[in-house]
Amino acid sequence: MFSNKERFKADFLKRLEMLCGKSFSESTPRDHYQTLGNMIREFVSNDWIATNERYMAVREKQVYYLSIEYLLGKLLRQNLLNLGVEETVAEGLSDLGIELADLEELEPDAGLGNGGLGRLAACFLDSLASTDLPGHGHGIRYKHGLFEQKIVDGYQVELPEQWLRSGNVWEIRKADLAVSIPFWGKVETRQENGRLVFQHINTEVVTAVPYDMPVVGFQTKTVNTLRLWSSEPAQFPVHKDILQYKRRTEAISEFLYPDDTHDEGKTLRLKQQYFLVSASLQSILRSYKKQHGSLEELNHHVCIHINDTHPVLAIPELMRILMDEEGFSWEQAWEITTNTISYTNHTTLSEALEKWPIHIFQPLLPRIYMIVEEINERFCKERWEETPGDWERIAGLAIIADGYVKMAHLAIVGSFSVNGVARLHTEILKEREMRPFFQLFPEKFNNKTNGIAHRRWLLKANPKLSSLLSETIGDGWTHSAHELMQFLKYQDNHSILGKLAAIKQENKQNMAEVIYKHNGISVNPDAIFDVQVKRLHAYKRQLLNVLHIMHLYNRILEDSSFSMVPRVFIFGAKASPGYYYAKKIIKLINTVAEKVNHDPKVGDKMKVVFLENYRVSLAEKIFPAADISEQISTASKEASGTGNMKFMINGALTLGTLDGANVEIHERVGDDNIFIFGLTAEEVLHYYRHGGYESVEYYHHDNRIQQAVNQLVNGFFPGVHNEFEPIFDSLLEENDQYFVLKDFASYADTQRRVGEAYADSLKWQKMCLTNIAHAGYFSSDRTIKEYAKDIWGIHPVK
Ligand code: T68
Repeated sequence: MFSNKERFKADFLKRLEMLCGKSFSESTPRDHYQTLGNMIREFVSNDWIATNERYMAVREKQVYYLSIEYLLGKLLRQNLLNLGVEETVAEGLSDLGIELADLEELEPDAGLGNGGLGRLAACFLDSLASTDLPGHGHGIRYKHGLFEQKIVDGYQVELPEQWLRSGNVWEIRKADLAVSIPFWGKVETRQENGRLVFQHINTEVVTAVPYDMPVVGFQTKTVNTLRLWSSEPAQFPVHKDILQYKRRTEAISEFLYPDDTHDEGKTLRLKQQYFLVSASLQSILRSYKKQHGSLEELNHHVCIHINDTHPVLAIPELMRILMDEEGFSWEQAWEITTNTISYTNHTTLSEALEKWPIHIFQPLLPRIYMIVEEINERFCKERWEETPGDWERIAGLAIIADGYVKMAHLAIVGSFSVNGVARLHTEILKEREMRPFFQLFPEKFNNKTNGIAHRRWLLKANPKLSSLLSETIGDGWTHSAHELMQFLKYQDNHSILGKLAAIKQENKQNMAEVIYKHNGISVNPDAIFDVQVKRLHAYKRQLLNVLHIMHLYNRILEDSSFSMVPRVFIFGAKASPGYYYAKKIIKLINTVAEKVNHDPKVGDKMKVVFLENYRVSLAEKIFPAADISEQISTASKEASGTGNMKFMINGALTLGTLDGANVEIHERVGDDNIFIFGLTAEEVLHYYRHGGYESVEYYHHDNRIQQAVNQLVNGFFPGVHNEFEPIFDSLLEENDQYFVLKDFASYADTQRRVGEAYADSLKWQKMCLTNIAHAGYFSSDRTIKEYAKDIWGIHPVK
């Protein structure tokens, strides 16, 4: 089908007629997209089937990754690239007068995630398949992914996302593999042959239907599976109000929750979580039993990984199946369960640690609640035996306390591995946030520093840089990212440094066109492209960036001789719809942009751009065009960050705090190739514990701060009255919880150094080169190999 251009064209035309029922001359670009997608899926299906057969035959251990989010982005070009047929297809289409890039534009982003956590899951799938590891994903097939963001009058407006409007060419519905999920009802307990039997009755049953998507490895024969579950009514429902029932069931997989911190204790969210877990476990165990029979040795053949606590009900659900359906004793079931489940923590923010009120949990999942209660009782009893009478310690460790089920506690107690996502983050978990658990189970805790799918974020997103790399160091880096280190050999090669600069310039030019098209702002591609793209959060401190921009603007206004290296400040960020403060920051960025961009006194010195609807496909255009990567979270708050790695591999320099994975980036590139500023995590944590920070002092003693902060509320922005009072108050009245004012001077000073460094072009390019060369470590291939070896115990199957 893809063996050569002519064969491809012939097949494409034949397929088009069959699939769309029209001739080529009548066909539309969407028909072309559909046809190509179908061809790829069919092409992949042989390897897909063969991969599954191989897994059945070799009886090697397999991992199932359970995640409530997968932020996949577009799949067309990625699949072509991984199959090694991109060129054939592009040329064949071009002969037919079709641009591959135009078809790509038609593909919607699969945006089934909020941010880092969901994107990490997508990168992991890529790396599992590309390293021939037997690992599959399970998730929810949300009808609507993360909302589409519009900016209207500077404010964020949310529109429902519609990725399935024209169908999804990559999925296969497997109605025959549907399973039933029970909710509500009650549990009847009775004695049968001397043992207790639990029966969950009067339930409302929902059907979970799997849709499978192939996960194609890069130049391998491995095709793993991402199984996404969709909720539907049961086939023969007995309900008073069928319509109501239908709506209730379909609601479960209707929307992705758009909140990337705390879930507001909504029944629907808990339903989603149990829906995912129960459907996945039924499916995993069904194929396990077909292959191995009894579940006694489950943990020798299967590992179930939970991505944060959202799928933590896998623990009581596996207990339930083992005991109620398979007849194991509690002790046997606990042994199997706790050796099968592993858990990743992605945050230490206390407001993000999931806890569910008992009054919501118990009625919805009565049998699961009983099991969680027993896990808690047994766990607390053991603790009591260690330290009789120490109520305080036990209350702090308990899984159920103060009317809540604490999901992270359940995850730690019921799993064999707990990992953080960057070294600093794991240390903070062990020494602070989860210290009592670390003392109890030191062997469970380990670090797995995050990584990115370097093929998507470099090979696909930045073809020009990729070519330069392959021309100089060969293309081994596409498989083995650590080979990027060889690029260091060219650090003093002026010709290569010149090429690096030219590629960045071209990418910036392309970005400038995108900016002009979307924002109507023309930006100077010779300026420093200074980029902060990520979810909007107080702790990520977009505010620090904006206050500094306001300060620069003030300098320009006050001193006509003030000179600076021209800058384009680029932002992209979605705010959770209910996150009032975050939305104010978006309005502030747009307000500053409006004023600065239209002030003739500013001219070319700087521009401020807020890019609407930041998402994976837009990110792929932004990273290759960035000079500066803003990673400026309050130290200790960002678990890892992964955008930092995407910038680095595209030759942008990090301007950041010693937080998350920035620490490890710094360690690799050294002081001279990164711009570090601000408080350390230790200092921040010291202030939180012992006090001693008074933000008003910084306001009173630093004129730059005072001026910018006053401008939030003194009418400086035309038409803005008390709009930014909440921001003003957060900085002063509320004593600036995220140390924005405290870090301002250090940030401004470091920004000045950035400008100076940029002026020395050769030196700058050398810094970029050094960053690219060291970025190989942050490939998710490395991360996934560590998970495979240290946690899951799985091996490549070829
Ligand atoms: C992110 N977490 C971390 N959470 O913030 C980031 N939360 O530092 C890290 O790099 C990344 O995970 C990958 O490890 C998230 O993205 C969520 O999106 C989320 C979603 C639902 C509920 C809670």
